[in-house]
Amino acid sequence: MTRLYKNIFILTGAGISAESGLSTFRSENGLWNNHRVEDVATIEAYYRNQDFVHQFYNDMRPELFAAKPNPAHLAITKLQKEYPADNISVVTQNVDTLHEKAGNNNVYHIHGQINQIVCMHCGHVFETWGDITSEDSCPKCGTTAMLKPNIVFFGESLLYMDVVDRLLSKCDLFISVGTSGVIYPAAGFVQIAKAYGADTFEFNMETTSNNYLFDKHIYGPAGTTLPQFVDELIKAAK
Ligand code: BV8
Repeated sequence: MTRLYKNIFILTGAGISAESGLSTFRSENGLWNNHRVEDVATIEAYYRNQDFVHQFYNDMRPELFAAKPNPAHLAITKLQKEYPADNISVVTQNVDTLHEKAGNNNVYHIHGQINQIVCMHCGHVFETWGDITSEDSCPKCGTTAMLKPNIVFFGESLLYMDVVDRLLSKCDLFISVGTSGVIYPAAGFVQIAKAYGADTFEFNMETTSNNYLFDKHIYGPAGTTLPQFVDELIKAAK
């Protein structure tokens, strides 16, 4: 790691929040195992039974509100503070706010955020950690039964893709932390970064669906492996 990196792209998934006590999606007791994904994370499900989908996310909010960042999130804050790059950005698939709680900057939630609600009528986005039901109305346009968690469902386009495209085209270091590499287009970002000449590192507990696309794999809990990696990067830059 003697190369001095100027633009670092950090992609995170549910695994970076696992040591904060939050469920991942595809482990044996993951979120999807307890609910058919078709029942909760699709726009069809939302239109079919709005309050069932609201309840799934209402139930999730208190745990995510109380969750605390772990050493993996804090290592990113240290990297952003101490490493002499031009830009270090976090592109997260997670809907929790642990990156922000840890003090990370330049965080982009491409699959949305649990504490944001969007009005499907006027597009207004507002924040709440409370419950939402089909009886609630938009604080801006007043329309009822058109509020949806500002979370990207399957079949919906991702948020911030203009930013992601720009960051990928400039990055010289691509780090993936705690994602199974199953969900697209996020699982394809590493391939784009590689095409632009970036070094690619994958942090996970096990091999993943797209692990062949990474130059290096660092196995183990991210709360241990990422702080070690960040310290090595900072030391090599001195
Ligand atoms: C879109 C919202 C088009 C809900 C989510 C066929 C082929 C390719 C693609 C497709 C296809 N058919 C359909 C598609 C597209 C589809 C897709 O990818 N489907 C999959 C099933 C094949 N994608 C979409 O629909 C996307 N939209 O393509 O739109 C379009 C374009 C233009 C215009 C209109 C439409 C939308 C994708 C977003 C869907 N929403 N979530 C919610 O979050 O509640 S996806 C869901 O998966 C979450 O967001 C989650 O973040 C994401 C990825 O999961 P991971 O974060 O990776 O979590 P997972 O549990 O899987 O893995 C955790 C990892 O951590 C594991 O590897 C584990 O080993 C590791 N780990 C655990 N502990 C630790 C650890 N690592 C380190 N340390 C630890 N301690």
